[in-house]
Amino acid sequence: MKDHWISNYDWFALKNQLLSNLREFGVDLIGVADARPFTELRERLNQWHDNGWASGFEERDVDLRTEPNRALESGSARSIISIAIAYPSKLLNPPKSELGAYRGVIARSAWGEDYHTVLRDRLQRIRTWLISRVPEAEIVSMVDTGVLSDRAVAERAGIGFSGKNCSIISPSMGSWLYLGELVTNLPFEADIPMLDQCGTCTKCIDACPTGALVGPGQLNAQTCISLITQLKGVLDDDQKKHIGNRLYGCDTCQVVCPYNKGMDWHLHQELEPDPALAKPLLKPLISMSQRVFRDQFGRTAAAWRGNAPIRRNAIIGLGHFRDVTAVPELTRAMNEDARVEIREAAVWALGRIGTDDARDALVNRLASNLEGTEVVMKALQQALATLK
Ligand code: B12
Ligand code: SF4
Ligand code: SF4
Repeated sequence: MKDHWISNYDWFALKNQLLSNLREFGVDLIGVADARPFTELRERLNQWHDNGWASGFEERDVDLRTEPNRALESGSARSIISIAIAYPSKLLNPPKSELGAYRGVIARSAWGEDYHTVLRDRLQRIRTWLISRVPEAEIVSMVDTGVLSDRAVAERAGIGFSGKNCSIISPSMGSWLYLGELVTNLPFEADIPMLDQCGTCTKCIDACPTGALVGPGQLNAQTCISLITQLKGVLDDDQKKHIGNRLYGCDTCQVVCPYNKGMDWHLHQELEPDPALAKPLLKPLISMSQRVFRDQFGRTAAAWRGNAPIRRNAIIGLGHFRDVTAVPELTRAMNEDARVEIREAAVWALGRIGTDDARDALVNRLASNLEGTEVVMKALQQALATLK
């Protein structure tokens, strides 16, 4: 019989050991979900894609996303171990934006070392532990880039409930949590899923700057600022308006959540933020080279889209602050940068700043006839028309 080994183990005792070992594994919450298909999620994902609300970053194959069996070569997944690691929400010595030294904001989930690396390390520790006890174990680990919905797994495993802001919220730890899981062929008993505890609160929906939370637990990712900061290329005026000085990600719908009040976890050295990187000065980012970007942001989760979106967002941030001291750097970016989205954003920012030297720079650029890209030409004309 293929699965004769199952009866050789005391699964109840093994699960208890697994759960009580969480500190040794370096994780903060752990739970077990059964591996049945996620039927409710299937419908929800189909609807999400049909509405055009998906982000484009997630796995598109809904079968793979909702059928844990497909994750294992044997096709017989029996349990999914869900883990959560809590991250800091406050900077101990936050640098301040000052006139001529304005700063941008990196979302908390991208502070410290890239969580993919940290969670993979923890998942590997659990895998090694399991295999040392059950050599027949078949295990596939996932974090973020895996096919399953990390949140749907965590909810089913009782790690937390699914909030109206879409986040998994632990009543004891809040939602500043990274999630990951191990799909296994091990017949652990499942924990009890956690039910919604938002009650009548709607703070996150009310606070979302773009109305991206179209309903409780329903996100139009296309208008979510977190996605917008990560898009490549030129942003439209609405997108520019909403990102403000955010360089990567958006935390608004979690900051306002009552379950996050007082939640600030400093439990993992790797996740400790460098305040100067969590709130970087904007001006040096305008012309940040690839090498400097790799040195500064390369180990963080904000690096995966490359340096152009962060540079573009920094320029937009300077436009929002109307930083007159940035005009020379912005002018250089508008005239010389090889990337269209950087030149376009520089034009927009100079238009917002609107001082005499900013306007002169725009006029000279238009008159030079050197700008060969339509979208930048349009931005130049629009900026000058607005300044008039
Ligand atoms: C694509 C993606 C995004 C997209 C879309 C986000 C979204 N809400 O779907 C964008 C780029 C916008 C994004 C942003 C963020 N993300 Co993201 N993202 C993902 C990714 C890769 C897939 C998410 C997905 O499939 N969404 C599709 C929706 C439909 O499903 P879901 O949210 O996964 O599942 C829930 C719903 O389906 C709901 N549901 C199912 N059936 C039903 C039925 C009813 C009636 C209801 C009401 C709900 C409901 O319950 C499920 C569990 O909560 C996951 C990693 C992964 N592989 O899962 C990370 C992940 C969700 N992201 C994460 C984080 C941290 C963020 C940000 C906070 C980052 C930031 N600071 O900017 C924001 C938060 C934005 C928000 N309000 O959700 C964490 C969430 C951790 C947590 N505590 O919940 C994840 C799990 C990554 C990780 N491994 O830690 N993200
Ligand atoms: S991350 Fe920001 S834009 Fe996206 S849903 Fe939350 S508050 Fe709205
Ligand atoms: S802000 Fe309120 S509604 Fe939104 S997730 Fe938190 S408790 Fe739920």
